[in-house]
Amino acid sequence: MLFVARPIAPDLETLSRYLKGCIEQRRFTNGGPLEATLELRLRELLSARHLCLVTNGTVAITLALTALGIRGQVITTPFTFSATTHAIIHAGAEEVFVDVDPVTLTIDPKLIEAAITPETEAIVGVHVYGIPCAVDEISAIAKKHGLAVIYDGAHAFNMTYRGTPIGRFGDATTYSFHATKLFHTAEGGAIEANSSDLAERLRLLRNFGIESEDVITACGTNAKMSEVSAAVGLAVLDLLGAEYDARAKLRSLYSDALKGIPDIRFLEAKEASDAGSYFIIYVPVSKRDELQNQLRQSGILARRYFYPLTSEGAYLGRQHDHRATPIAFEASRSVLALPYHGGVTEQHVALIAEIARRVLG
Ligand code: T4K
Repeated sequence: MLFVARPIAPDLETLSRYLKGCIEQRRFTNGGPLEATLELRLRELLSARHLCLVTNGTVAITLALTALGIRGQVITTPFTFSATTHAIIHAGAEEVFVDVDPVTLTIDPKLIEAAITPETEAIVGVHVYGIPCAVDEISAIAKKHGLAVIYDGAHAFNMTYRGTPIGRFGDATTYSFHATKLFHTAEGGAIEANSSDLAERLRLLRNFGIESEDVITACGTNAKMSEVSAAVGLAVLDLLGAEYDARAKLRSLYSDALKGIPDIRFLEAKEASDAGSYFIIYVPVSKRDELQNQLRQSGILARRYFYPLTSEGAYLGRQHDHRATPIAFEASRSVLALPYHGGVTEQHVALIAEIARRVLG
């Protein structure tokens, strides 16, 4: 089976070295040395002003919203992994969906203002597949209406947009370090904050709101990254460059092999560095599931990221009409994430192209 993702496997000796220290010191969590080292190394890598490591990318979004005091309406995209929407709801806020731009599949800034009400407090955009949101337009709208902006950067780790690190936009950007991500800590995540006040609040909230041994000043949670996850992250960091290069090569192999097949559209970031997170094709609604099935029969597990729309969840407790977001609805029935990692060979790419040509051609 060729999976859509294959995590970087840390070198066992390197990982053991980190874990040995952990075991010898009997230090496993609560702000240990490995977490501090990883936080510092990632802050340098991302050129981040402030970075706060947490347990996963979902909690990162909820914590960012909570730290910003958001409990009203949040304008967001339904074309994302369920985590984005769930995190908004877990923060006690109300999700308000607007459609996505047909080219970037990120939240359409032209539709945001019409969705603003007196209850609106924030915008949560998603740099989906490492395609940057329209950050300038979003920032202008947010400034005009006094809204907070959080970007879900689960797919946008270490990328730049027009030469600027992606985390510099908005009040905060959240990351996922799940095993399926380019950089991972098995489970983990982070929040990049653009103000020291927000960073301080995030640190407080990720550790139960404990300010000092006998002073608790906020209703925080437990979102701390463990030393074991940090050890995985530190060991994975050494191998990041090689995996990134393999994916860049794979991107061009895919582009060449699939070029010219009728009805395939590639989704790619413009004016941005390649995040190395996903390779996505956009095909006609009538052919997408057939293509996925044919690939599966040959042992290739392409995934429908993201189907269904998060707004389609009947469990949300609020009715959302998907006809109000037709571009996102069509996208959820048209996209296919192809296997994208260092384990994909030229032979795999040739087979995938042959199947795509058969189904689409
Ligand atoms: N925002 C966005 C936009 C996101 O995409 C995500 C997560 C989040 C927020 C939330 O971040 P976290 O809270 O997860 O940190 C996966 C991931 O679990 C999820 O992290 C990710 N997005 C989402 C797009 O994909 P599944 O249910 O599709 O994963 P799964 O288990 O089917 O894995 C995919 C393939 O990867 C498998 O077929 C095999 C391979 N795999 C997976 C794991 C876990 C491995 O080879 N080894 C592994 O350890 O959700």
